[in-house]
Amino acid sequence: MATGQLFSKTTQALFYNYKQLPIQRMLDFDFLCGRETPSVAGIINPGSEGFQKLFFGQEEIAIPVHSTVLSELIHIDLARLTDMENFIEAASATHPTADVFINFASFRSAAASSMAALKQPTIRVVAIIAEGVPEADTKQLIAYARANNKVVIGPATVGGIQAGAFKIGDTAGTIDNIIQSKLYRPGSVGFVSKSGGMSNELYNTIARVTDGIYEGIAIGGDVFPGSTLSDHVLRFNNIPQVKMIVVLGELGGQDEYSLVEALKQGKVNKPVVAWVSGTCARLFKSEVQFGHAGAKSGGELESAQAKNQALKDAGAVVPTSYEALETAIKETFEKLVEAGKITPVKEVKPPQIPEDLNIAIKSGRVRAPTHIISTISDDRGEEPCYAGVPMSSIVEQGYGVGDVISLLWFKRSLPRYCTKFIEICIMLCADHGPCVSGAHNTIVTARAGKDLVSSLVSASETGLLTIGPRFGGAIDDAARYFKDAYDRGLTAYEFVESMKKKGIRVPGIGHRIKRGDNRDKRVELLQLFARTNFPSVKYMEYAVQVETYTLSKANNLVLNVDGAIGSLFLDLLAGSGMFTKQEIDEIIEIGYLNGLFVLARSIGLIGHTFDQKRLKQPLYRHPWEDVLYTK
Ligand code: Q5B
Repeated sequence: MATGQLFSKTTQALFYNYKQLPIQRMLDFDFLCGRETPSVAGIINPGSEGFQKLFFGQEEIAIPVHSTVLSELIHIDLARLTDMENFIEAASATHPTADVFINFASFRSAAASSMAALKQPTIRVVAIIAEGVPEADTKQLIAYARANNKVVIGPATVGGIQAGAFKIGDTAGTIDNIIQSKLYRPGSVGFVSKSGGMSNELYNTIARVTDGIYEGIAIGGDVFPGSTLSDHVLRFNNIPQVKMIVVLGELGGQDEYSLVEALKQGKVNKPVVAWVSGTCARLFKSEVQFGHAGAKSGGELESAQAKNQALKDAGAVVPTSYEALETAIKETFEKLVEAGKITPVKEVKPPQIPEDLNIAIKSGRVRAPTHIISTISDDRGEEPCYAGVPMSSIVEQGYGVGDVISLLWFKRSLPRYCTKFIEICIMLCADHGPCVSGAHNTIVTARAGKDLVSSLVSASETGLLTIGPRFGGAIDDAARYFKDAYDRGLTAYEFVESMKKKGIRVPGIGHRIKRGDNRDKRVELLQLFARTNFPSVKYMEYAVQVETYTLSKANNLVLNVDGAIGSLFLDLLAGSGMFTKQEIDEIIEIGYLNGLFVLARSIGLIGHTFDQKRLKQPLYRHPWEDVLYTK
């Protein structure tokens, strides 16, 4: 293990497996410490690459994300390790200044990725957060690290921190705890513990009774930690800024005895305050396993009592209980101050970390204007709602597509005859054969090898985008003109002739193939339904009068499907009693009704796309014979 400082104010890390919160906490800590460079140089994330936006103080920064192999290497399988190594090597080469590897991989791939990282010449320290790493793998990592003078912290660790300089992941918890524990500036105490949770607690305790932490490490609770309590104590002993050392061990294992040996051999010349937790294990009749894999009451030698006694005998300051640890730390610190060995650091005020907007909004401390208003649906609750009606009611009460349209378009539950009418419109307009403009264009596009959405819409003049004033998109205009003419009391003759004078074709009138003697069946079906179910069909009757007049001019000037739907929807709106006059005017003005044709015809156009693809039709080319070539 290296002999001195692990980190500094310029230390940078590669972070393995993207975890937004711990990375952001590292960057917030950087800001508190007044670091000039972010402590995370790059992120290695299985399966994705690019950049990740994060905050560095008030600024947003983009941290490079490097991809790695997706497969999870359960053990350090040397044959398959090469792939992982190649990815980590590439990331390390891009960030040669990053010498710490913070590994947030799951226990399944933590060992393999850690080994790959240890093999990089630029990586000095590897912190392994995962619990449950196979012990055989950890032993390989330890052997490799020792042979190559590298440091492993963990597995099963929260990490470590050098106050005012560098922090690993979630070490020391929230920013509030970091500020209260004064970790934004260095103190004089080196601290090492097995437990990460307890290290957060001790950072706070130490800050209360001393001038604070210089460096803190949680070695992790596994039976075989990558680095041991004594490794770090010996290292702290070589760091001039560390004036005293606090150790928090726990029952189970023999790690504390190597510290006992080091103390006995006089290898540690700074005061050590130590406590081994788990003294309560003796209260249990059988063997007890605490939260950590290594925290198991085994033989007498591994008991907290025996280890505390051994540490005391070796010269450490060992209190009588965990509760007395704070006083022991305080007294040791004060003695050093009295002896002039510590000049307590001057307090500095850390900068304020800007609060995240979403947290501030949630707490009610700030308000921010929204950018979108929505009144028709809401998916924030337990289940999505359409106009206030929960999904479960829509399913349980047997709502149909017409009801859903009535909720999402008209924001109300219309009577069943209305929603049935909407459904009939959708069904009748779903398709009208391959020769109509929209379907033809969809077929040509599909045959050019384009995908479904492109075939459905794609460039102008194709599929859905063909729907317009002449093809399918005349429903709104039909409703507008019929309503205006009827409401103003114009006769059919006056209406048609006034339109002619203006040079406007009557929307809803005329068809390419339907004639007076070959009516559009769809129109007849809609009229039949409305006559049977609607309280009033005055607008439709008016449209029929218009048709009678236009048919007297030309046999193709029938009331077409757009005209039938337009006039009948006026009857639905006026006759259902569900809309005010203003609401009807607004619906007509905005133009809701072409939506029915767009929605319906999408069904057919999708069908035509599938049909062409199923039939494996080649690229369409229009025949020369069908073109009039002229000058
Ligand atoms: N003339 C639909 O025209 C069509 C007139 C008119 C006064 C009129 C035409 C029109 C209004 C728009 C409309 C919806 C272009 C149609 C649909 C869905 C579809 C389609 C499908 C499906 C047909 C011949 C003479 C000219 C014109 C005059 C024509 N319409 N006068 N008012 N409305 N209608 N669109 O056959 O004196 O010779 O110059 O624009 O409602 O799209 O199945 O195919 O489900 O997919 O091409 O049903 O009516 O007739 O243009 O040669 O005109 O009649 O001014 O007079 P045509 P043109 P003149 S439903």
